[in-house]
Amino acid sequence: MNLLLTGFEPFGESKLNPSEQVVRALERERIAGVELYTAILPVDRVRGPAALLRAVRAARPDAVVCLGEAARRVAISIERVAINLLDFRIADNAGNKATDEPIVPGAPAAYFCTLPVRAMYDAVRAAGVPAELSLSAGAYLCNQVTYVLLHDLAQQQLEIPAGFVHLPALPAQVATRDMLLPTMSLETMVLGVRAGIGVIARAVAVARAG
Ligand code: PCA
Repeated sequence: MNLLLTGFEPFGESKLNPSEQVVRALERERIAGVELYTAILPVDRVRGPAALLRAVRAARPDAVVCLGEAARRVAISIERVAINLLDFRIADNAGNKATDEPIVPGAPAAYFCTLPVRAMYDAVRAAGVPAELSLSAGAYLCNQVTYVLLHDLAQQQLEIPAGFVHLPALPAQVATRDMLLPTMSLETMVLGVRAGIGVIARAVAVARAG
């Protein structure tokens, strides 16, 4: 099956984004039964969602997993929902701001992620990696690309599993800052995301067989 895995470029004060690092690491591996397509999205409210939709058109994926950083999270956070709201705490990398705006005016308030989130949560933890199910991807770029993706798939009536996973900060990001935040090593993140992808691949295979 074709799986599109995306990360984000660095943003804010950081020169690294764990999601980009995890995508790069998994690109170098073979995951059984998975043809991996990847993209690194700009942290830009115009170009970010457009880059994701272009990658979806190019990969014709059977599943889409978007990754991003949520620096204060203590575990791999599997998002359950994306909301129709832009409310940026900091400007994006192009200097754009947003306060209390809808992503798509008149569209549904929210979409549920369609990944097998509970099975992914169990598999990540079984791989020895701390995980949580999360009810909010925030109101910044990560939530925006997830909403735009789920809205686009709904419009096209394309029923493929799609959703978002937030990652904590990397130790190297926190080591250079004055503020201490929880961290997770790249190796541990890769282990967790690989386990999550394995579950999605099995779910897609079962759906096809059935
Ligand atoms: N995290 C941000 C956007 C890019 C990223 O990696 C977010 O949580 O919205």
